[in-house]
Parts: sequence; structure tokens; C-alpha cells
Amino acid sequence: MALLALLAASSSQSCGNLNPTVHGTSDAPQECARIAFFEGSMDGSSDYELWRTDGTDEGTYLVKNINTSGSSSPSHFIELNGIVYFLAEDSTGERELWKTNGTESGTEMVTRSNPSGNSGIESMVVLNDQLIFRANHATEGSEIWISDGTASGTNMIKNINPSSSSAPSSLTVMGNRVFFKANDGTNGAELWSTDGTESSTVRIGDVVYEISSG
Ligand SMILES: [Ca+2]
Ligand SMILES: [Ca+2]
Repeated sequence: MALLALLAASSSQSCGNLNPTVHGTSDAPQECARIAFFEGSMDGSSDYELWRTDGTDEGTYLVKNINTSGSSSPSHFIELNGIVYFLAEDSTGERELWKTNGTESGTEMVTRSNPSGNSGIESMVVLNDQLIFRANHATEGSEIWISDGTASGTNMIKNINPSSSSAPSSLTVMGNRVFFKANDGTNGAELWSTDGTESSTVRIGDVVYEISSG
């Protein structure tokens, strides 16, 4: 088994509660142990898929063979409310947003956010109860997106650059906002922030100065 990335953790659905409270002083059931998800493969195999471990041999296994014609190469694991979100490539060859609760049946694609090509998702962060990230829109280029973990709740927040990609990067959560760098096509790369709504996705101002060589 190759352990390539040990990044995020979640509680198991078998606890019946994704954020379980353990009563009494006895040891918590093993099902309630923290679970780590990682990109793994069987010994001698190069089929890299979603694996999980609770730290024991018997609790370490393949969750789901997401890409039946190759590796899904899961990455960018991030936990939100007891569900782990990540990027993976299914047999279509497109890398999309997936989620897992640690079971095979509970591992599914959130949505094919860009029906006409690769999702291009990068830089996922958690803001309150939602994910904020950069993704490709089918027609509007690479912009800032939000997801509540459902297909209908996964949308572009704002088309910051109306004629091209604003290419949001360096997403950083501070308080109830995400700060990031984006290019609106008029002002160059500037600092922006969002609370997840279009109306409150705003450019901070000309705060990214070039240092004069003079
Ligand atoms: Ca596979
Ligand atoms: Ca655009």
C-alpha cells in the first residue's frame, strides 16, 4: 500500500451521528474513532484510489474504486460538518468535487460543475458551513465558487472578470470572509473578498502595488 497523502479526517457514519458525543468514561466505540482519508493503492498496484484508516490494520482499506479505468488520484481533502470533500478523477478523465462519509455508498460526486470540461477546482477553503474555491465555469472562465455539498448548492459566486478568467488564488479565511487574489480584467491582480454572496464579493482596492524600481 502506498500512502501518498494523509490529509483530512472525519468521523464515521456508523456512529449514527457525524459529530458524535461519547457518553460515560468507557472507551469510545472504534466506529467513532477519527478516520483519515488518503490516496492509496494495493501493494504492487498503481491504481490510486480513496482509502481510509482508523490507525489499525483492519480499519485500513479501499473506500471506493472511483475510476474503474485507472486511478482517481484523490487530493485536496477538506472536512466540513463530518463529511470529507476532495477532488477525484472518474473514468471520464475529468477531475471534479467529490464527498465521502467513509463508506462506499456514501462516496459520490457532488456535481460536474463544468459540464463542458474539467472543473479546474483549486484552493478549497471552508467558510462557515460552505466550501469556497476556484473552479472553471462552462462559459465564464475560472472564477470564485461556493458549495454547500449539494449539486444545486454548487455555484459560481460572481463572474469577476466578465470577459475572461479572474483566476482566483491564495484563498484565505478571515472572520466571516474569504480573501483572495483575482483579476477583473480592468484593474489587474487585486485583493478581493467575499462572504459567499455575489453582492458582497468586492475588490478591496488598489492594495497590490508594484514597487518602483526608481
Ligand atoms: Ca481505479
Ligand atoms: Ca469570467
